Amino acid sequence: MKHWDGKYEAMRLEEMENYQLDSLQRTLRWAYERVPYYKNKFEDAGVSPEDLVTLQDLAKFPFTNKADLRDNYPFGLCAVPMHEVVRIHASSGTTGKPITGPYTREDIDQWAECMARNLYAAGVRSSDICQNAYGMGLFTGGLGFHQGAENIGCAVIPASSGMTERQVLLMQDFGTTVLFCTPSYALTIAEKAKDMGVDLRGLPLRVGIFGAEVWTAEMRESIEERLGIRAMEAYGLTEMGGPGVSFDCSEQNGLHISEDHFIPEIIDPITEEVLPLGAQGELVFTSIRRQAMPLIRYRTRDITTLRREGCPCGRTLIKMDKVYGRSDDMLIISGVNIFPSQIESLLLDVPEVEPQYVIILKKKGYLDTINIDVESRPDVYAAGKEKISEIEEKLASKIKGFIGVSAAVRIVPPKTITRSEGKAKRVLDQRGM
Ligand code: DLL
Repeated sequence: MKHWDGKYEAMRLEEMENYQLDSLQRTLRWAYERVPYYKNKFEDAGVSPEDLVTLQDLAKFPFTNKADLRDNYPFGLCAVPMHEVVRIHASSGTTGKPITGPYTREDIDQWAECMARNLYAAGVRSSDICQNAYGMGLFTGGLGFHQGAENIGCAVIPASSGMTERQVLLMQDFGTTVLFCTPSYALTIAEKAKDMGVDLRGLPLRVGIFGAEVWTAEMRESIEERLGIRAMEAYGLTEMGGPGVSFDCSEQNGLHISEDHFIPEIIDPITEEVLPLGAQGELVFTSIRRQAMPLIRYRTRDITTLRREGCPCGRTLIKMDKVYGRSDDMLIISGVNIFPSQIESLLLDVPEVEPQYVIILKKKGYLDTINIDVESRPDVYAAGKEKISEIEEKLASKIKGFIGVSAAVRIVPPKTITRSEGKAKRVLDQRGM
């Protein structure tokens, strides 16, 4: 079997578009008839579900954004009565109320199928032993991966995140072959294993499936090297049901979107205009299969590019690039727009430092300044002050050269930056302090 779902994953474009059109029309009617918010919103915009005749007509419909979800918290956008809801997830969010994610039984089944596609594309098979170190709970990562792996028939270890020493012991004792967690937690596990004198590269572990936070290609390489595995990717968000929205294949060149479930668009985040394939902008999704909380043109705030191209893996599903950053995380320093991922790429390119860093924003008078703390390798740190200053200067000039801003880079002692067990917090904004 080449793909988990031979029908949809390798559908001809024309067939896929017909399928999408039909499902989209159904979803628009479903939302309009069942959710007063959508009825009002469509009416305000002067559109009704009948106005969607071609897929391009989607552009006539209004966007949904995070504020709409917050204003309708917790279940204002729910399109089914509570007795049809079988589960509710939520994302913590950094500020304010969480985003809720209700599911019908069918939503859960569809989600598990999308996750099975994701895992299968990463090379997971029924003989695998999967250690699931995503947080198990309200967060969609834990149960999403769990169900996907069970659908394939794997042996799943619902380890959840944290208790890192135990993660290493489980890997040794149970013979884990596949790890699920955030990229930053994979680093934490690798470091703990090293401290325990365990060589992960010598264990049966062979694949990891990482997501839930922005991570660069350089970070992927670093993880592959430290754990002795292939690092594959999962992308998704609570608003679309969780992980399983897009995933990479053995090519590791862009993430295939399950576009029979989620129609993607890229827009200019300022003008809201739809951009052509290949242009970078904000990713927008319309879910076309979800029942409990379908979202129309949901603005994810994630910045990426869409590409439609033949893939040697045989999947015809449209691809998105690795997420470059979130529009909320974009830093504007001395008029220059910077994404933390640009800084990560540069730092990880320098062999003397560890992939552990934090970007601290401060205010000096009216000016915003950027400070970067990065850990050096223990041997480098032991080499003394002169060596440390040399690396600090090298990094600062690299950042100035490639990004165009002056950053104060500080090499900090090994193991002084807080380790992540889930989504890493890599930007500290102290400008208001
Ligand atoms: O993070 C769902 C998930 C769980 C995805 C496990 C992958 C693996 P939320 O907590 O709602 O849901 O956060 C969604 O996380 O809008 C992106 O900004 C970011 N994100 C998720 N996956 C990736 C990824 C889950 N592969 C938000 N690369 C999204 C970059 C990602 N960012």
